[in-house]
Amino acid sequence: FSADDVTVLFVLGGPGAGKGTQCERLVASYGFTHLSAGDLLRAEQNRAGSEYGELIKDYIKNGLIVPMEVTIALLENAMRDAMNAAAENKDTTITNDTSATKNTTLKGKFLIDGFPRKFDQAVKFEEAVCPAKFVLFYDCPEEEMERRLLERGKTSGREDDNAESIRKRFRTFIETSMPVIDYYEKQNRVVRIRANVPPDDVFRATQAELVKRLGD
Ligand code: UP5
Ligand code: MG
Repeated sequence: FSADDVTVLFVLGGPGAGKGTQCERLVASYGFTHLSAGDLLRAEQNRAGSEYGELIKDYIKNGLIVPMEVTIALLENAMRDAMNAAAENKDTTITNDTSATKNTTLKGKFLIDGFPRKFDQAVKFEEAVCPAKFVLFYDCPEEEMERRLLERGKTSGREDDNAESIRKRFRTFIETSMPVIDYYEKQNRVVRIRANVPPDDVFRATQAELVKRLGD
């Protein structure tokens, strides 16, 4: 993808920081396409005939990072699908060209949630797929993230929302994923948002930053 056709924002933060919650709101208000790497991996895990099902299940339960070839292929396919859908939409709604143009532009804005989680993934994705415009980093203390995940675990059915998996996810985040944030921070590409306040407040802070950076 060329940076002229698509705008990519990485949405990062620890497990339970609220990445998915904020992305949903950004989709509703700004027409981003939301791609959660974790959701794509869980879908692939459950896809009949997937050769990676067992591997993904094992990695996620242990809070480990799935080999990037798998994740990048899933992200790239999902981006391609969204772009194709947008192009089709443009052809079929040609009678109403303003909304068609608008739609097409909107589909080119992606929130990549929960990726990259490792330095080499960041480099590879930006080289092979598309550079990110900047990184939204939801910064939340571990105690709060733990409280949220244990609460969600009562009903989520996620195999990694249990005390043991959560501990492993936190460890991977600190050891492997924080260096990615530091790397982008050094390039002045990180927008840090305090995430241990109610979702509405986090969203307001996010909107303020987007206005500054994207001008809408
Ligand atoms: N909640 C949200 N915001 C709140 C707020 N401001 N105040 C109070 N409560 C708030 O939120 C979590 C919970 O908190 C929800 O109940 C929500 O209502 C509440 P959510 O928005 O879901 O947070 P999020 O940051 O998205 O948490 P998630 O659990 O999805 O984060 P993870 O990063 O752990 O999960 P992800 O799905 O990204 O990855 C899972 C696993 O997949 C990884 O551990 C890894 O094994 C694998 N993976 C890879 O290998 N590679 C990848 O590239 C990506 C994932
Ligand atoms: Mg999530």
